[in-house]
Formats: sequence, structure tokens, C-alpha cells
Amino acid sequence: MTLLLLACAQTDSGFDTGTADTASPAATVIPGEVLVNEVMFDPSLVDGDFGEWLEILNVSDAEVDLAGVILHDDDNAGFVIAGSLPVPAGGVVVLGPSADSTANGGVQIDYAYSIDAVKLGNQGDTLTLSAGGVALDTFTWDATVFTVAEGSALQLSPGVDAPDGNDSPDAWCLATAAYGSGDLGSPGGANGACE
Ligand SMILES: [Ca+2]
Ligand SMILES: [Ca+2]
Ligand SMILES: [Ca+2]
Repeated sequence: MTLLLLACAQTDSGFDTGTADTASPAATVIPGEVLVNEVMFDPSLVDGDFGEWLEILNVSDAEVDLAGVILHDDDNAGFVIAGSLPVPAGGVVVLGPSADSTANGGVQIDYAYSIDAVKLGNQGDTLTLSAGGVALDTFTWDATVFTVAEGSALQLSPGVDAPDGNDSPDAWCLATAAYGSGDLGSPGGANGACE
């Protein structure tokens, strides 16, 4: 009993014992480090249930781990990134509902989630990244304000380095480079310049 109590005390004081009080890992990423960088909400060559994806950019100068980060759209349950998902400094990770590159249009997915948890609206939606109840980034698009097109991802202009920098439609444009089967975007790679 003494040993058990000691083990609990160590857990509470921050020792990593390999177990956790909750099912989700504690997030370590903090506001200002990551933002939504590219979103494919309306793939043309494959069904959106397989071919949607989004890119998260690390704008800090050190690697971050997205474990424990929660991602929501505006009307579905959302999900918690359940395991380690490292993002190098200045680099990106790609999340989508299908990691099968033959089904998803040829995207290399770093983290797959259930399509029932997040569905990216073709006419508009809001993505929210949060950790520990704190918002890390939100990005809202609306087809009445943004230029959108089936088969083209919305990409953030290179150089935007703050979570509020992607709030303006002026910071976004349609991707023009082809990936995988031929839809347009740069999943996992640097975004093209916006004219
Ligand atoms: Ca969609
Ligand atoms: Ca934002
Ligand atoms: Ca990209």
C-alpha cells in the first residue's frame, strides 16, 4: 500500500510512470506555436470522406508534439490526437480521415481520424485547435468571402507565422500544384506563393 501511494504521489508530482489519470495525453504545445496552414475540404477525384485533409504548421523554432491537441470543426464531435505527433520546426503534418493513399487521392497522411469526428464543410467551416482548454488556432472559411474551388486546397500564404495571421481571407489562396492523383495542393510540403 505504501508503494502504491508513493507511485500515485510521483504521478501527481509530474513523474512519467507510463500511465495517466485520463485517457488523453497531456498536451505540451502552447499558443503561438502552431496554426492551420492548408485545408482540402472539397477533393474532386475522390470522395471527401476519404480525400479531405488539413495541414498544421509549426511556426516555432523548435520541434513540437501535437499529442493531446484537440481538433474540432463547427458541428462534429472532434477528436484528440491520441499519440505522439511531432512537427519539426518550420515543418508541417497532414491529418485526414483516410491514411490509405490509394483511396484518399494520393496523400501521405501523418495522422488519421474518423470522418465522423471532423468533416470539412465545402461552403464554409471553422477549424479549432486547442489544448488543455486553451485555443491554439482557429481558422474559418466561407465560400461567400473566400475563393473556393472543387479539387483545390486553400493554402495559407507562406510567411504567415502567427495564429491570428490566418484569420483574413487575404492570407489565403487556391493551391495550384498537383499532388497524388491530380487534385491541387501541397500536403506535407511548403505552400506555393499566393499572387
Ligand atoms: Ca468536404
Ligand atoms: Ca487563426
Ligand atoms: Ca502545404
